[in-house]
Amino acid sequence: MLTVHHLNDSRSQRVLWLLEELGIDYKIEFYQRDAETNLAPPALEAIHPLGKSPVLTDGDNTIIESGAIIDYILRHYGNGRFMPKPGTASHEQYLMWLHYAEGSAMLPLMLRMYTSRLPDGGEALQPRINDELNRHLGYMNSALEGAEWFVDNTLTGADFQLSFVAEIAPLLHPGAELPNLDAFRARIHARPAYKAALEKGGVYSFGPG
Ligand SMILES: N[C@@H](CCC(=O)N[C@@H](CS)C(=O)NCC(=O)O)C(=O)O
Repeated sequence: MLTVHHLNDSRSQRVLWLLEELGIDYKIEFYQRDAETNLAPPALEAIHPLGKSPVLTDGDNTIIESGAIIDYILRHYGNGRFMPKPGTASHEQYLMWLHYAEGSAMLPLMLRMYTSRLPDGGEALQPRINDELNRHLGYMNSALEGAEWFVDNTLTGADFQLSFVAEIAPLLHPGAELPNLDAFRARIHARPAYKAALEKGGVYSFGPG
C-alpha cells in the first residue's frame, strides 16, 4: 500500500493532490509541526533519517524528495497519465521542470524565508534575493504565456511539483506582477481532486484563501 508520510502545511500536499487525481488507494500517516519551532516531529526520522516530508513508502521502497515521489508514483501507478511518453522531447521538458522546482525555484524563496527572520530582516541580502525571485518567478510566469500547464499545455507531474512554488510565491514575494502564475494557482485550486486532497490532508495554509 502506498503511504504518504504527510506533514501539515508542507510540500507533501502536492503528493496528496496527485494521488487524488489518479484516484488510487493510498494511506496517509499524519505528522504535526512543532508549534514553536515549526519543525517536523522526531517520529518522522523513524521513517527516513532526514525527518522531512513528504516521504513515500511502498513495500520495500522508501522515497524522499517530492519530485522523485511524483515521478515514482507516475511510473508505477500512473498508467501513462500526467507524464509525456519517455523518449520524447516533451518527456525531457517534464523532467526539466520536475527538477527545476526544488533545484532552482525554491532556493530564493527559502532564502527570503530564512533571511527575513534575521534581526535586521537580512537587509543586505534582500536586493539580490529580489533579483533572483524576479528572475525565477518571471521565468515561470513567461513559460505559462498562452498556456494553462507547463508541458505541452497538458497537466503533468511537473505542474504538481510546481504548484507549491506558485502557492508560496505570493507570501514570500508579495506584490510581484505574475498574472500567469496567479492563474495557474487558481486553476489548480479549482480542481475537485485538489479540494479532496485538502480535506484529507488537514491544515494547509497555502491553499485557496
Ligand atoms: N526538497 C524536499 C524538501 C523537503 C522539506 O524540506 N520538507 C519540509 C516541509 S515543506 C519539512 O519537512 N520541514 C520540516 C523540518 O524541516 O523539520 C522535497 O521537495 O521533498
